[in-house]
Amino acid sequence: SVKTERHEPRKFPDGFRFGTATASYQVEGAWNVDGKSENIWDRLSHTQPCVINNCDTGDVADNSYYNYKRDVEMMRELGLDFYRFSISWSRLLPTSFPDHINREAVHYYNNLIDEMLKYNIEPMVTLYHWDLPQKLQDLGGWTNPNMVDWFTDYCRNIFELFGDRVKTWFTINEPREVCYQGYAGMSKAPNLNISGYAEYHCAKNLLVSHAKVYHMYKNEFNKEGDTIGIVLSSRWCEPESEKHVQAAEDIFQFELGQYAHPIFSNTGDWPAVMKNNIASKSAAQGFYRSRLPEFTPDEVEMVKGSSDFFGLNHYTTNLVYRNESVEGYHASPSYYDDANAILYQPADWVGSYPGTTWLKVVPWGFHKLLNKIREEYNNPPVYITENGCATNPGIMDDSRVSYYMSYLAAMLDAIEEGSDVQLYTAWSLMDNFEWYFGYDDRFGLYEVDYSVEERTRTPRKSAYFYKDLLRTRTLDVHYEPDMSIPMEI
Ligand code: PNW
Repeated sequence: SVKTERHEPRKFPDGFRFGTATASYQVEGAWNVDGKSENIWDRLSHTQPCVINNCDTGDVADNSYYNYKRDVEMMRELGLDFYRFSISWSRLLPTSFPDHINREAVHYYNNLIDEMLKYNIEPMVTLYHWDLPQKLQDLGGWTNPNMVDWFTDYCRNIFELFGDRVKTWFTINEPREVCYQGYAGMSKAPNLNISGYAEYHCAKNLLVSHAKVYHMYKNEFNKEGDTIGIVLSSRWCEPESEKHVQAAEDIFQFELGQYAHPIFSNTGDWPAVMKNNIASKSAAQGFYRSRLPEFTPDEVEMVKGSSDFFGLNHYTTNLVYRNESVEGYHASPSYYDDANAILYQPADWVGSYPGTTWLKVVPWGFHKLLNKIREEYNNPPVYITENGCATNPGIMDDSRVSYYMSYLAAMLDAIEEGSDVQLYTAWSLMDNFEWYFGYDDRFGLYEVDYSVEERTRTPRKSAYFYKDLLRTRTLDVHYEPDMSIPMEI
């Protein structure tokens, strides 16, 4: 098992960078302002409002479209090296296509970027964090192979408009959540519920879109010191016992490997277990071909190596077991039936706050995941692009402080064993629209008051902790902030 209990102050490596992240739909608001058109989250939250807790929407969210100066002020209070935010496609290109560039949107993102640069905070841009224009969804969304061209055109506009000042780019945030939760499942827009099929076509088109944009950037826009890559999410999958080691490996390949293997392995293409399982199950189910679409040899080559770093979002850990004896536990065909394994979290694992449904605090899982990435994908440079936990509203978020301490300690353990982790991003700068959980789950270092129009932001205990961590570049697990001193720049 893996150690995380170290009590002496621990220094981060020289040059290690810290930031926070948000995403456009989760913070911007101004959903129908200045020419922005409808995206899939506008459509979902307006037409099926109560699939979201309290029937919440992102119509106003944190109103960051108007509050960007306060947002940058908070970044300065914390002493961030960088801030990762995303661009709203339907705001920038209201028709979805480059025939009309929305000048108001350009103005907003220019203001945000320039305000950050004024204070030496590096803007890092996510090109797609889940808010697809509704029009493109009507055309099939990510299951339509034309998305490759449409996404490339959209990104070309962004590179032309902001590429003179932005050096770090993330193409797509968490393809697995986009395809699995949105297309196979019903826990993210567009809520399609077509498992065993839609998620694989979505995955292929996303990977090819990502790679096209990567190569376009490298060939036409790259400046010295720039990096561009993808952001993948992964929970750690721990076998329930020795007997289930292979089941945990299979789940790893289906969840993270589905996206990481085509990009970061030596051979490229889907993981072998995906090709084998889906082909044999498809045949047995009466399909004429595998439900997993193939990459052409050219596509395999184009996707392979198409990321300058391994962007990783990590939150929690699950246990895994193989259960082949219970017929129909997973509907067939479906993704988890194809993977042939079952995931769960033991009831006695501690949640990040009472009542949390998925986010159990398991720092050793982070350590094991980083080790696995180092071994499986030739020790790539890793950017931790999200990590954090939820609490209920309130300023005294001791459980968040201890979550950050324990996960940062686990990350330092992996670094000491050779992992090339170069930066760390706390999710999130402030509370925001937490997808199906609405405004119930609070992930912010700053609390946002949703009862007032100004959406006032107030630093939590964890903000004091993060500020001191960044000032000292040292993890001290005995740190206690003095919150009687106001947050200052
Ligand atoms: C992230 N998991 O997704 C998203 O990128 C954020 O937009 C979101 O607000 C944040 O999580 C908090 O929920 C996740 O595998 C992806 O456990 C994967 C996992 C968790 C969250």
